[in-house]
Amino acid sequence: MNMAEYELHCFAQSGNAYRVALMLNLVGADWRPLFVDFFVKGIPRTTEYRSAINEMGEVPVLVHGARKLSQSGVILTYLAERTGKFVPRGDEQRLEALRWIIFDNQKVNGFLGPYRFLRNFAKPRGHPAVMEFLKGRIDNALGIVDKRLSAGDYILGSEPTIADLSLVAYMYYPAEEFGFDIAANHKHIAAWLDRVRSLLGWAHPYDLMPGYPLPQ
Ligand SMILES: N[C@@H](CCC(=O)N[C@@H](CS)C(=O)NCC(=O)O)C(=O)O
Repeated sequence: MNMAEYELHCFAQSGNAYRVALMLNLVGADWRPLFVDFFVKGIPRTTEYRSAINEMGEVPVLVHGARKLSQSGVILTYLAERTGKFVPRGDEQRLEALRWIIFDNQKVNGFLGPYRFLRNFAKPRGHPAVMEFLKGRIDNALGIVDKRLSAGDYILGSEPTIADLSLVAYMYYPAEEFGFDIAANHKHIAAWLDRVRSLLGWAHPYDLMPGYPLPQ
């Protein structure tokens, strides 16, 4: 079997991994997903995974030749530099992209991810007080992103960059999984999600990465 140029340790429910899978698809990379069984076997928590794949015990991990990269923001930066696509142009934009990627990791998808996890997958489900806290933080962060997008088609202006590919991480998953509809409540985010969806090579996370649906 021919090796793909890029291999991505991932699973379908991971929005953090989706950022990278989406970028690989959008740049037309030769890549294949490597399924990480997070839900049944808890693979990222194993000593083997932590010693051989990622000491942080997370997906995504991108394998490219001898390189193994983790943290989606680092991987997006690496792919942008290598392919020349979705690159923030100039010093100012480079720093601006990093600013939004960090804000995203901590406060936008950094809260959306755990909220969805606690609502759908965790046993027991999230405590109501925790869910209420997270929902408040999510509403605040989504409001900030929506306002930003009222000023331009994409996060950094007229062109899509890695900042957009980071920020869409969880936003194409079904509204039922959140119990609220991000697009219906934020019109600028809704238009931006449509714009990103129309880029050549876009695919839904459940079609791009293995592991959906979960075994009963
Ligand atoms: N900031 C990281 C977040 C990665 C992350 O939290 N991945 C989750 C899956 S969505 C994970 O592997 N969690 C395993 C764990 O924390 O035990 C990134 O952007 O790559």
